[in-house]
Amino acid sequence: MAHRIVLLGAPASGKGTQAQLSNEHWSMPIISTGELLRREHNLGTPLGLEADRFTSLGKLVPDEVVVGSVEAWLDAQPGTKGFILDGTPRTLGQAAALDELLCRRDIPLTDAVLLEIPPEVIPERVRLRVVCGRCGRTFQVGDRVLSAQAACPVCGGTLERRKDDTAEALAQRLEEYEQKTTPLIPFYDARGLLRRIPADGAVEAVFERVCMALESAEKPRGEGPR
Ligand code: B4P
Repeated sequence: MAHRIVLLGAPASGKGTQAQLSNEHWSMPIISTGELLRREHNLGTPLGLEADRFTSLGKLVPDEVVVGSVEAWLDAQPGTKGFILDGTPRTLGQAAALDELLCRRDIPLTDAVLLEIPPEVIPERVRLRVVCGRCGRTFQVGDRVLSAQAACPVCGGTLERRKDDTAEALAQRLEEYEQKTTPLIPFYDARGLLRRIPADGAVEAVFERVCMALESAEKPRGEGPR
């Protein structure tokens, strides 16, 4: 059975990082709304410029913009059975719209993976985060890259700090997360889809926990994730 996963978690909990590892491990396509919006902004499209009015302040982009982007992505990948949604949904409105969209296409969600990190590690992760302007991959200064001025270790592109990685925007993003996104935890728990993952510790150790959680959720049906 194909997995259709949403990744939930506070800002900088590692959603993009774990989505990337899942993609490399299972060749599962990723729909990352954060990355998609940053790419649109770099291209200067109306969608990117509109989204930047919200993201640069640490605010959530309106539900219809985000759900429309997911629908456009699905339209461009006909026949897609398995995928990871990195960072969507972030509100109950998005969750309901997503449910409706996926059920209409007969590809309902199978897992909601919640990455849980202690709040005190978040500012440091944000301070050290850099993103490649060319391939969109995220790194931590001091891990695979030695400084923010280094080249991207994957494609050689230029690394950049994210515009929303400021103390002010982070405070706003944390508030948005508490108010608008945490209600999704009981929402998916009630549907039997929630998998809680302790997300501190090494990136690879966290990924092992993700794999184990997906495999044990799958066990009664006798197959591994793909
Ligand atoms: P996102 O791009 O989703 O970013 P994020 O939540 O801040 O970070 P993520 O959890 O992906 O952490 P990462 O892997 O980078 O969203 C950006 C903005 O876009 C939002 O604030 C919002 O404005 C807008 N947006 C996106 N989706 C939306 C939606 N559905 N609705 C409305 N608005 C939306 O990891 C963080 C850092 O920690 C990195 O440097 C990484 O290398 C490092 N790291 C990861 N795992 C680690 C580990 N185990 N140990 C140490 N470091 C680790």
